[in-house]
Amino acid sequence: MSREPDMPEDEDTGDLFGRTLFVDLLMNSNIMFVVALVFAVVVATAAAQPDQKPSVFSTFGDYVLIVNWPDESLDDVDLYIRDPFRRVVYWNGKEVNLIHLEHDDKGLMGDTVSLNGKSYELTKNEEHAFIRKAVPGEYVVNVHMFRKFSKGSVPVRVQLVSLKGNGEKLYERTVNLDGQGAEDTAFRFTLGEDGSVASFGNQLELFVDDKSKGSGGMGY
Ligand SMILES: [Ca+2]
Repeated sequence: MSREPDMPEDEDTGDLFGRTLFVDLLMNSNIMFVVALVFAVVVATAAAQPDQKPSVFSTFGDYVLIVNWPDESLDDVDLYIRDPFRRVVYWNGKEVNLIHLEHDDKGLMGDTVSLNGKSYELTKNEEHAFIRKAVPGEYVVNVHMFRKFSKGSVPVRVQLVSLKGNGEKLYERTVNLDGQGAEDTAFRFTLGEDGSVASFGNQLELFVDDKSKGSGGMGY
């Protein structure tokens, strides 16, 4: 006569309860470990890429012209742009038609301010001119050495950058300004009816000291 062993209900339940509790604890521990690991990876990734956060502000417009020269230079270089209406944007006429010069960088001058006994310094040598709307026609981009303290020629880099999309650099040229009063045409470009750049050129045309070649903002 066979006989199945009688297992006490409380023993069976207790065994089952014990295994379930153990499994639950194990699973919860694994889940918590995975959550903690994912959290650590997210935090580490965010900390490692602080500069990849999108900016909350962007400048509107179609193009920007950027001129810069060595930051350690004390010299004052000026950016001049003659637009299709033959009007010139520059330090003494910062806004003409749909172009504006953001700031006249004077080299050393104005780089340091003091407040409550503490000095604040910005030595970067750079000027920006924004073409807010791409009016078709030719633009001539000149640079001029307004005041020179250094010896020898100074490399002046001029760039045209599109403000659409990811800010693609469309053109770049470096010219050397040898002495005070020196002027050069960095480049010229023509915008088509659709607002895109149709052509570039380097033909020299000086107009900083020849007012008959351009009528601009104040001072012309
Ligand atoms: Ca300047």
